[in-house]
Amino acid sequence: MGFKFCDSMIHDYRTQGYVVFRQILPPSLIRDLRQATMKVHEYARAERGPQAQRLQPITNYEIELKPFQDYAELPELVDAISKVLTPRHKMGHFNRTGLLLEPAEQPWCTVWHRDIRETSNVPDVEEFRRKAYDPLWFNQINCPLYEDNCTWYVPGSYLRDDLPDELAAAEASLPPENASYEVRERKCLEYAQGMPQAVQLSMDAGDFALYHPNGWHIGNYLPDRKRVTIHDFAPTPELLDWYTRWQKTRADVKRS
Ligand SMILES: O=C(O)CCC(=O)C(=O)O
Ligand SMILES: [Fe+2]
Repeated sequence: MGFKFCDSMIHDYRTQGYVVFRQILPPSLIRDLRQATMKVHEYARAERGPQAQRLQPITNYEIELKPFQDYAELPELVDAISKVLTPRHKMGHFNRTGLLLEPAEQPWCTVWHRDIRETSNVPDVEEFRRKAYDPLWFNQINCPLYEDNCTWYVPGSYLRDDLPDELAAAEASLPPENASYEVRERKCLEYAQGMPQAVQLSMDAGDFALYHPNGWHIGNYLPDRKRVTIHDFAPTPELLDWYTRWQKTRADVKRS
């Protein structure tokens, strides 16, 4: 059965902070995107070593952009995004689009985090406080081209401040780098599971997760699980401007 938009998805996104559009990409587009990204692990590992798990932006590499253009303009996707967000939220900013990849050698996970906090050198803290809980301001996208169980998310957490148990779970210890593959695999999983109320976004090829990047989330990666997941967003012109201002503030802080 193909994807069908449901009005409850608007409610899910606003309350939980994420929604998954299941099988929204047609097989032909998945094939084109897989073909365009055949060499991306090679590019990432040449640049950042065997544990690289991201390539960004796609415009910096020899990657055919036509399938990405087709993805950004896919009518079902444009329609679903315009209903959950607004018609002014648009994909297609490929100079910011990335690809999330599996590392080559060792299981690895990020720490539990919210992407942007007041302390992240945001351009204007008062403005950030006003926007942070607005479901229509920040957004992020994970669109897997292969089955992807890496991302975990805490539903509803973007709408509120941290809870003490969440901070404790985020600060729990991660396995040492030199532990065996299986110990790292088990400990990273236990670390991910240690976050109260966390759900694993079990996704199949051609699913599309739209989520609020300031809700608690994590990526947990296994080398034996192939991953090429489009990492994207659908900004309004105002959000694009915000990111430009944020980039400038961070550059200024770095220089000073
Ligand atoms: O790999 C993922 O799905 C999440 C990655 C992530 O949260 C990050 O890099 O900030
Ligand atoms: Fe993140």
